[in-house]
Amino acid sequence: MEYGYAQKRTKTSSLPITPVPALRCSSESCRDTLNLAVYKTSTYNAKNWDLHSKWVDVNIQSIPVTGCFRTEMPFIFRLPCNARKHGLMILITGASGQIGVDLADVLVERHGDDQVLVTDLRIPELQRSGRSYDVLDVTYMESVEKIIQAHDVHTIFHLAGILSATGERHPELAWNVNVNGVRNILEAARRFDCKVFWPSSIAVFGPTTPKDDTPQETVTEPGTMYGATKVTGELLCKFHATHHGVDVRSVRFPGIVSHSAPPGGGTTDWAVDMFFEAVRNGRYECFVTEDTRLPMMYMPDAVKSVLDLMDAPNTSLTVRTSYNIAAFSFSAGELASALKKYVPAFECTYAPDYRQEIANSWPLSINDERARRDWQWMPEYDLDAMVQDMLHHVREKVARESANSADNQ
Ligand code: AKB
Repeated sequence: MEYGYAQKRTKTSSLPITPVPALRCSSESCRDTLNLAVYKTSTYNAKNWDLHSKWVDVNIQSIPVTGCFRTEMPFIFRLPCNARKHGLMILITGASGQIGVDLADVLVERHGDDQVLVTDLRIPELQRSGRSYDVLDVTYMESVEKIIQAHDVHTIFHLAGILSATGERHPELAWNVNVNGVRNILEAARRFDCKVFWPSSIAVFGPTTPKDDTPQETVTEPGTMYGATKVTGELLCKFHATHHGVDVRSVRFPGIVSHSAPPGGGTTDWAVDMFFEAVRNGRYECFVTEDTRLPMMYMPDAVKSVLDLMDAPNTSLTVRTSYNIAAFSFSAGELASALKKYVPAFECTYAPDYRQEIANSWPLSINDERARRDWQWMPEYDLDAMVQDMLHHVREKVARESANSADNQ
């Protein structure tokens, strides 16, 4: 199904509806009726439209329909022919976040700068120069729809979200961004026929979930608002996939270790902070206890999981909530020891705070057999390979920071 867009009009119910000469679809093969779905009102039918370009800006007064348009909203219509062959653009929401920055790099490498639109609420200082950037607040449906229409988007990587620690402090914000955000994206994906990736989390599990080798299908009774938003998001994905045929795909990410962009507001952030503090100061005070063990993954594997899942044939997917995926698990103490191997003077101390309780409610290890079976998921990094690669990049980044601050003095 193809789509076009008609720009915002003022109220037209009082305008006379003037019949105009029949408009003809430019596609020779198209014999279909144009189904005109009016946003938030009702559905009209019209025949034989003239399609000049991939966007069709229709003057509402020229539409030969019976009845009136009672809307001030932009309206959307579906073009039943191939006027718009393929959408061109990939949209990333939350693109300045931890996953977004790295995923954008890989997508740009694959598809080119002009086919990847990076969006975020924040100013784009974390994005590479030359990227197409726009501000997008995913909690506004109208903004989501406009950006998808305006850029002819066909695939959405919906990464905008609030993480667990911030979510506990600001539960309403977490609900609004995580639940209303994903709902808006899924609804827009339904209307504009977009494919979607959305990240869930091991936070869907809670104190009543089996902790070791946590199965794909098990108890999901999280103790956190963040977990509740992720369970809800998963169910929304399943609903849109099964009831509306939206091709939405999702994984339950463990903690992700990365160097490009800081995570910010998560319970697993200590695993990233420890690297930067070890390189900057040779010491780190960790906000969970030494024996706190969690499932983790290195960013290149996280990005690989997204791409592998999105590339998989639809027919091989058997999970329409979110796939368990795993790489390795480590405790804070084990990461400190692994770091000490390469930074011998590194000292780690432990001062658990409110995030300890969240960490305690999450699994120790994850069973990802379904992902391995359905789309051949396989991580590439083990703990030591990750530590070596992270240290290399963190050292480079810290050296650059020091050089910049010396220049500015
Ligand atoms: C967090 O700590 O909130 C995230 C997650 C595991 O979802 N990294």
